[in-house]
Amino acid sequence: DYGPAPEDTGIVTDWLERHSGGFGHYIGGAFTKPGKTFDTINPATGGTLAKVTQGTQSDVDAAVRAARAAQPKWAALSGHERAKYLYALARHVQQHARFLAVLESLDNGKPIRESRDIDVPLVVRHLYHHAGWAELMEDEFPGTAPVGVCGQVIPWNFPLLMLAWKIAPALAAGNTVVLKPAEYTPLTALAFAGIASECGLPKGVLNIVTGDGETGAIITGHKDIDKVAFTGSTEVGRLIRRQTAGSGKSLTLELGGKSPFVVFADADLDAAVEGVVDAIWFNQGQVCCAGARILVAEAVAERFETLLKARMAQLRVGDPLDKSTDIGAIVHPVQLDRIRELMDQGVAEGAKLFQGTAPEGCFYPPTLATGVEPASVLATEEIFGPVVTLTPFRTPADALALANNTRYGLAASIWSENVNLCLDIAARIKAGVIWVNCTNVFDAGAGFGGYRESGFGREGGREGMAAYITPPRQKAKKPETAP
Ligand code: TXE
Repeated sequence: DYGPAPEDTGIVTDWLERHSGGFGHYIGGAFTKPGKTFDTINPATGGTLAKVTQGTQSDVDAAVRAARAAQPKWAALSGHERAKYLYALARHVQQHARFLAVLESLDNGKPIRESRDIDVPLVVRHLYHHAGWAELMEDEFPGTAPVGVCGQVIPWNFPLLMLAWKIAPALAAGNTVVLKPAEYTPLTALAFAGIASECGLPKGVLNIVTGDGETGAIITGHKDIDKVAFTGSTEVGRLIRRQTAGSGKSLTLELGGKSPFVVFADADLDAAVEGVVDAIWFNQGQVCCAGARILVAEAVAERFETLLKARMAQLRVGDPLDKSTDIGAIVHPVQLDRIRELMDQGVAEGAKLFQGTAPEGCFYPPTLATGVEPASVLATEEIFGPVVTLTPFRTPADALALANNTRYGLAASIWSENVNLCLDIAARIKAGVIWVNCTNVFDAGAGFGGYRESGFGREGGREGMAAYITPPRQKAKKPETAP
């Protein structure tokens, strides 16, 4: 029984009440006084949770100065010393797991089952894993150096997990950080700043500045930042690429997706239906690698659709804090409008929708779209909601062509009992992550990232670490002398 106990919600309410005057930023190891604030809401109720400061140029300057001042000392610590801090952060997140899970569900709208069993445990795992990397840096990446000060801007779909993905490798390698959480979901980042303070993380190593895209652009364009890491929309990724071009900053971008979910005729259909639940109804479908396009072999398409519809009827949409909820609230009314608009366009283009039910408010029902033409909005645009399309295919070659018919290339999931077929297709789908008979499985040790409009660079594992160091210094070549 792992719903939030009343005392967990109580701890969160107390914490929010203590900060009813608003939150400032976390700069140089201390919280600043709140400045001009905006509200962050609980999307499930529409109520305001807290007031959060809109970061200005001078706030970002102060954060970058603090990060710059702290960086040489942080980098000069032995890897073992840095590891101790990362281990401490992991342990303290575990200690505050229930508080963080409730706070995340309130601010983001995701079901408590997910924040408790997936988000927070993965955060901890990421911190532990990268503590290990801190220990190994000198052996595994000899002759390299940290990049310096990192500006990191993250989205709202996995607020605390994206923070961990960004800061863990950066700190392990000896960088310092200025991070901005998304404006819809800033609270767990601020709670994490408190945890960093509790762990005695040296001042200035981690700085959190809150605000919207304007604050984000001040960070990504800041002249004294050495590396920019961004996760978010392809549109903003493009802006940041232009903004940083020619600046000498190193850049990694993790952007959108429209990942295929391929079901061959010999697949275990019950397992594949359960896979769809994980692929598109996890986190209300607000997942960059969500399996948003089901491609199913013609021979089993009808049976699969029937099974899927029966499963959809069982999904519960509603209160994120109810432990029996499968699908929580959409992160924000603006995002809900975006989903509705795309769905209206889809229907106008001839798609047929099969939908479950959802309560009034900022909720959207699980939705299956059929009759979707390959070039239509529903087949091509990232909807970032609990919506999946279903398209039958004839041959493996057709499946492959449909799977690759996208401007994105983040992930793919393949379902078949024929391992040769799976491996053959896996090698020919242009995507950063391929899952076979499973989906949305993440590991701190495995590189995650995309191709094409899904961005570039990898997060996690060795490739993820490589993004936070400068290449080994080349030995100067002896000048060639004339014979
Ligand atoms: O994302 P934004 P939005 C996709 C998804 C979604 C759509 C819109 O399709 O429907 O994007 O979401 C900061 N310079 N994804 O508008 O704007 C912003 O403050 C620097 C996919 O919320 O990209 C926030 O912290 N930063 C995605 C972060 O960027 C800027 C996750 C992401 O917000 C900025 C989220 C600027 N000019 C949305 N403008 C994924 N791949 O996981 C905004 N930001």
